Amino acid sequence: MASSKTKPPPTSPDGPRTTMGTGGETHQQTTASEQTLTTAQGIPIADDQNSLRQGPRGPTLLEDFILREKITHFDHERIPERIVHARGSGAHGYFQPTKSCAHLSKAAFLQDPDKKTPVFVRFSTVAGGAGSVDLPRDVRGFAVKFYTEEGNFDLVGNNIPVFFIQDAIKFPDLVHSVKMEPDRAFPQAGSAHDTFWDFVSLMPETMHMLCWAMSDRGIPRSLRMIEGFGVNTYRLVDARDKSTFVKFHWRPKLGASFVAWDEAVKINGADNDFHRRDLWEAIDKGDFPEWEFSVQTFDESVFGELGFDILDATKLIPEELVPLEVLGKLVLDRNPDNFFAETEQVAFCPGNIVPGIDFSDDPLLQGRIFSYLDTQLSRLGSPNFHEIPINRPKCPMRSFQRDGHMRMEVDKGRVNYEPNTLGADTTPRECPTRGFTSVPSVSEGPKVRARSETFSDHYSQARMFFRSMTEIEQLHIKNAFAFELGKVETLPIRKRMLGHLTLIDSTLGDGVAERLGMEGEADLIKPARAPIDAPLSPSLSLVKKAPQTIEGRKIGVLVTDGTSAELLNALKQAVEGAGAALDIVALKVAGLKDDSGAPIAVKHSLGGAPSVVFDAVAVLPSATGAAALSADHRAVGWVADAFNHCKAVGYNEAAVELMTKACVAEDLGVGKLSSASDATAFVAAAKLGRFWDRELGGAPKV
Ligand code: HDD
Repeated sequence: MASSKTKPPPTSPDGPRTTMGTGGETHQQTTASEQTLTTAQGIPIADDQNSLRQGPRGPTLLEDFILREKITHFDHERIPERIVHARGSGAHGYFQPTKSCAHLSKAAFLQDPDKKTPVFVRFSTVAGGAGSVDLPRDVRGFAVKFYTEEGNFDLVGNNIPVFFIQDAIKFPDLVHSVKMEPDRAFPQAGSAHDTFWDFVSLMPETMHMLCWAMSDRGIPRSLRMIEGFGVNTYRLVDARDKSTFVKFHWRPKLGASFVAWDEAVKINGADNDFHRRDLWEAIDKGDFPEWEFSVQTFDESVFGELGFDILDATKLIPEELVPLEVLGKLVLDRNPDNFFAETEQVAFCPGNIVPGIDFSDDPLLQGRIFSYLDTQLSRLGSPNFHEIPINRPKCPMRSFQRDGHMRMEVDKGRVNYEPNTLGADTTPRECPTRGFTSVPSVSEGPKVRARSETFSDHYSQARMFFRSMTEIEQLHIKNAFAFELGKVETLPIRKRMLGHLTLIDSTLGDGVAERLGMEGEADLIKPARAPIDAPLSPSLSLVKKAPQTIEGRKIGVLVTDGTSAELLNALKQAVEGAGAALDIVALKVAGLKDDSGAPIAVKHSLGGAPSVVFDAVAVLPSATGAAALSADHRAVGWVADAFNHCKAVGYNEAAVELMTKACVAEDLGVGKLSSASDATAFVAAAKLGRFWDRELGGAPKV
């Protein structure tokens, strides 16, 4: 294939040269030394198109070191993908405290509001492989590496504040059950299959997180619009070595948003890189995603009020009980230069903590501290993975660790041990005042394999979560359980799950049973501890705290030849003025003119941009163009989907027939866009977000 690069041709005193390959293709060449292609050993390459042969039609020669080096490197280009969280998207940015946090922690990066600490963040799905889609129903990983001046702190969390299991020893079972089934290798990225539901239906501790995973949190609109949680309980340690238990939270500035399930399914078909592209494009155009960093701090006495154990990662601490304290912000302002070098090779380890932060005895966290380091050794192949630029601390590293595969550092001198006298004053020494010390917590008891009785209530918080949701969120949860269990072929598993759901809340159990056509078939489950009706936590509902904004969102406008320039421009101004982007969609990408005769900058053809990739839509055809749209089933589907996915829909007079064909009913989210002055009203409607009431039988009328 011709080496057609988008880069400008190489320059040299003689100017660029091109030669013809034997197939007639052209190859760009250079005479400039700084642009000369070389081998990995730096040997200049004269011909990168042909391997060395004995005559033009003869056998390839073993001595072709250029060919062998190139192919050998290529053959080893991949490393094992992560066993979970394989599909990820990363970005660089910074963390900045909003105030001094000295009252809680002595961590250097938490002291000075003027100080920015560099970070690398990797978002991920959990179950799918590296090439899977972005919008399966799944948990999202939210892993942050802080390059602090006292070493790297990795906060490896999720977009859900609780976890499926309580003890790390069950993690391999959980992951085996959710990943593709080992004999058939499907499904590639989803939990809707027998092995997952078999496992979780036998593990009541999973019930709380299952409700979260089946909620709208499992299908986020954008990685820029997810909340993040450290999940496990950690400790903050102040300068006097006083420690406080802590839960970490990230809150997106754009608000937390999600899509409809039918929309998620279609987005995966339309653009399986939907989230990755969205993150990349936002950062690329300077629209930097931002999160608030908050903590809930508490001591062990909160345990009495909660009725469960703060070391149990299947439980959350309601905000209503322990409010969030904002400590800082996270801004992502730079895309990676190289996906493999950075996003793929980044190695997070919950064991990476810095002075001022410490672990709790949460048995899940304790297992994680071991697991991640071990997995990096296997993925990256060497104990020197900390030398890879993305993993390398940005503060000085001085240790006596030496050698090993791919050691980059050239360690000097004869002293590689401690204590020593030969190193005199130059070798590193431990420092009791600055160095990391563990909180001297006391624990005692017999050596047992047992779980504390305080971990045994598996249903109360699941109930609290479900009942704290709005009607539409509860509907989505029921639909999601019914969808997933509908894919389960083994009847006893479904019945077992219905039993658990009924225990959580009878309307949940009944609703799912009814959707499956399995009324009255739920197993009777005897809980280890009977659930209680804990106070509700309204702050858990995404709908209740939905942001009224279109900032960072995308509006799709369907146009035709002869679309009103005035209206289109007014809409563009109103949309962009509200911080959103406007993408123009038409039957064809080229050749369109507006009613003033000026060309329209169409971004997508209709087939290439179904309405699922937009947050709200407008349809502004000319009178003649409208007839073509009405006759096109894709245009009808475009509008029908937008309406059924509960989005704001604006349309002009010419589009009335199309609206009728798409069964668009008038409500607060549907409005006429007849003149430029209507653009503001359309944007105001779009700011209300989704009109979910349509799913409940109709949104409020105009
Ligand atoms: Fe884990 C990756 C989050 C429990 C073992 N985990 C991984 C990533 C995230 C989480 C976000 C991807 C990091 C990246 O982007 O590279 N994991 C969690 C959370 C958990 C949790 C929030 C519960 C609080 N994980 C957990 C347990 C174990 C693991 C209990 C094992 C005992 N996790 C791993 C792993 C991974 C991983 C196998 C795969 C790739 C990697 O670590 O680097 O070691």
